[in-house]
Amino acid sequence: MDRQDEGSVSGGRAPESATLDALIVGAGFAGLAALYRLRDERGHSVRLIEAADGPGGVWYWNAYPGARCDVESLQYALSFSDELSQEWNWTERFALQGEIRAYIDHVVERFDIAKDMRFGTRVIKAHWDEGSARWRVETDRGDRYEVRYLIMATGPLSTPYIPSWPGQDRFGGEIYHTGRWPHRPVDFTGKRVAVIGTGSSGVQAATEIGKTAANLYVMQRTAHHIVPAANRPMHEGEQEAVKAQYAHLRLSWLMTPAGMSWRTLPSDEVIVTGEESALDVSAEERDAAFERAWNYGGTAFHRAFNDLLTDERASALANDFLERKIASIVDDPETARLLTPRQYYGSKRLILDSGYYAMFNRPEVELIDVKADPIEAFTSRGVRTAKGEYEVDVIVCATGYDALTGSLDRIDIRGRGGASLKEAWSGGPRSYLGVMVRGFPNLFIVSGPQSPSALANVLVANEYQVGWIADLIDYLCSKAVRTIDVDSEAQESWVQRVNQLGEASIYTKGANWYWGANVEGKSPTFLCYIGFGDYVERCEAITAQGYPGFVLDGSSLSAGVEVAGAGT
Ligand code: N01
Repeated sequence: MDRQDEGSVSGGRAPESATLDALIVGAGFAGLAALYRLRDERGHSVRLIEAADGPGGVWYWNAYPGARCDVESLQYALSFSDELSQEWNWTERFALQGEIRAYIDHVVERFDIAKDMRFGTRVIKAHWDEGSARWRVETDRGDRYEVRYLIMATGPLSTPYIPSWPGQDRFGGEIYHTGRWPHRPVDFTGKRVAVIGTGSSGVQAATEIGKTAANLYVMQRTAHHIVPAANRPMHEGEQEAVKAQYAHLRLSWLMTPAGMSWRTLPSDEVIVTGEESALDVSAEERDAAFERAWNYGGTAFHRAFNDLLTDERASALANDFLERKIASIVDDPETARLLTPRQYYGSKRLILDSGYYAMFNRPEVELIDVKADPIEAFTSRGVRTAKGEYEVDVIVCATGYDALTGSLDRIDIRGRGGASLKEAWSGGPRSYLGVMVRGFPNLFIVSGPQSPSALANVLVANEYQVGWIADLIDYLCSKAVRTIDVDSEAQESWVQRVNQLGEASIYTKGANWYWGANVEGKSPTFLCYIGFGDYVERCEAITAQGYPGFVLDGSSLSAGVEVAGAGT
């Protein structure tokens, strides 16, 4: 495995010791927004620690060929500064990783964020000290911080997962994971390549790698649902129109189930309404609606009908449409059959295609069914399955992440009485609002387990949570509160609510990272809160009611906030 940038302890920085108001872990969008909100807006002393050698979080690490966001650029941008919103221009409907990194670099420079960041530094330990009511934090560079508030912005999909295939050290070629891509050119020209995994990362990477590789083996266990991205350059005047009403649009996204709108501007042409059932229209009308959504591209396909994600019969109709589409693009019937998803539509994250299906018509690209013939081991020459060996020069693991809990589990976090967070969560995570955990006072998690996180437009979700946490810290400061913890009843009812929503949803009908089913040995627990708009409504009500469900300096504030209209 190429280990470059795995949080290298490079450079000659001396360890530092500091007592601060807050420490932020992670320099992705959440960490940058947190630093701005706490330091620039509120004047707190803050340090931001980042394992990578640069800012960006997943957008730093996921530098694999073809990496592109599947949320529209104009909805995937920071909102904390109106000047920033007005001055930045995106070039495409869906931005490439390089453009997003350029945007992040611009943010870091514009707000002079780097001076309070420490790169190439990994937080290894955070222990709560009851006497001082502070977190004592240590890094792998020997830094020591004592902080009142610890903000974990470590990201929901940031710890790569590779199944425990034997022989990984024996392989004589290059191995990469899409989520730890090296920051140097990787040339696939004329090489034999295996891409393992066909989720969002694998599909994007394979499509690009297939353009130059001599042979590409795409190793698929499950066919995911894939629709066209229909990416394009920005239309003339498009950005200006959005910028003129950004504040209003952003408020409206806070009220949506996924933190975004399939139409960036309400005045955009109506392609899908999501108002009808797929079962209530004629076959011709249904096909026409699916076709419009297919051509429009992006996750708007979900909205072709109102029940694709909730009714098995509607889901089967979506599968049927996609099967015919795949058969019309892919020449070889057996390959087309294998590429056709069989599981419940939406039970794995929808993927956006920029030439993936068509690539299989080229003789040098081959789909390998590793469900029928599973990977057994890596060898010195390639990948071995029961039926034989695929000799390759490069293996690309697009095998996903230890989602939501992985990055937190890897830090020795100890709260009250020395209790370990990892042990407390061994049977699955427990939290209140996905933001705080009972017994771990003054520790806030952004896009943590049991918050909407990656089930929503994660940038909007991050920023909302960061703002909410910053307001809560204001409240604590204004009341001279030293410690905030979670009421046990509030936490239990939150856990129950998250689980009930998860169990009733399509997300638990497939083996995926939403409930930890993708990682061997991980406790299967639903990891995200379903319904971003509902989540925002609940958080706003909690603020308005003086933070019920929290324990301030040992005094419990009554739990069980009820939110009008915020049902399931
Ligand atoms: O990971 P995944 P990802 N043998 O977990 C396969 C976000 N994201 O990195 O489906 C063989 O989805 C596994 O097979 P199966 C986005 O939220 C966004 O692609 O479990 N194969 C699957 O095909 C996304 O959902 C963007 O049967 C094995 C693949 O590895 C999330 O990140 C881009 C295997 C893992 O797919 C994760 O996406 C990239 C085994 N033993 C990521 N084990 C955009 O914005 C696993 N697999 C576009």
